[in-house]
Amino acid sequence: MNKTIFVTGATSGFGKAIAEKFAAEKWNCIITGRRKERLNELAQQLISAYKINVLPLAFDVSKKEEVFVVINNLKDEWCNIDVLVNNAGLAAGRDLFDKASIEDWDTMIDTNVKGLLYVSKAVIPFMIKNKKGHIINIGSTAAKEVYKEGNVYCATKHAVNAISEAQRIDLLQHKIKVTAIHPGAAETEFSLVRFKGDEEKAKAMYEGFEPLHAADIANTVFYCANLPTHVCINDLVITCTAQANSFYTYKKE
Ligand code: NDP
Ligand code: 8X3
Repeated sequence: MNKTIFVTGATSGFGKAIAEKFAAEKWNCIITGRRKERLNELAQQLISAYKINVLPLAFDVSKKEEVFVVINNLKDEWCNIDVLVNNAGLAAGRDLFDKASIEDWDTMIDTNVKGLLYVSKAVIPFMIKNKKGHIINIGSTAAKEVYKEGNVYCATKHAVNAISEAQRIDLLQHKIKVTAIHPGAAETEFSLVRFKGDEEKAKAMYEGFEPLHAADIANTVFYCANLPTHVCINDLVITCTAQANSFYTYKKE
């Protein structure tokens, strides 16, 4: 029987690449995000390319009621979730603490922290019932080091790191694996979102080096999700070869 993955933030970047990778390996996919058209288009592509089942669910992870209504109403055939990837997230702005916008802070906390908590809380009962499951949380190098003008984004990713540790401890008794994957710079729509549509600023982030590709993260998630039952990668930091951590990236002039 095909396995099932539930991936949030599948309309773009890592989430889309994760859905494509797992679909190509014959997993059924629950794909989520706010942009319904993109989700439906991806669902059609995956179904026709790989002959698997795909369920597109358009909802905002930061809206508590929406999350629980959608997930609590999953039909039986979609409740056997083997892997949940909490990937939906964003940075909004890159500003000094005293200049940063409180609305941006709220958006990041509501999405990156509360959204991850809500989706986890809604999906975990299925895993407990099935006596198995794997939660993969997408953190960041920003979960490990705080950098200038990264204040609340870094705080939300530090929270993802802490929540992953907490889930791992508290869900041990249910045989649920918890993996945190912390990528460094990757060229997706991330910087375009962060800089609110400013393409020049977004592009400048990746000049002079080859950043990670979304497929690198998808392959890593797939590797972690396919280890033997008794093996779990708990915490994994992955950067492109040009990047050492949040502070040091070797860029060509
Ligand atoms: P993208 O902007 O390309 O993708 C972000 C995804 O998150 C989109 O599918 C978006 O869907 C979804 N999303 C954002 N807000 C919400 C929301 N409120 N409700 C539901 N879905 C939402 O960025 P990435 O693929 O790069 O980012 C994915 C994750 O990886 C994020 O958590 C990010 O912090 C993290 N990350 C990114 C790095 C990078 O350099 N790119 C490095 C390290 C970590 P939609 O807009 O349709 O809702
Ligand atoms: C995204 C990578 O360096 O912008 O999490 O924080 S960074």
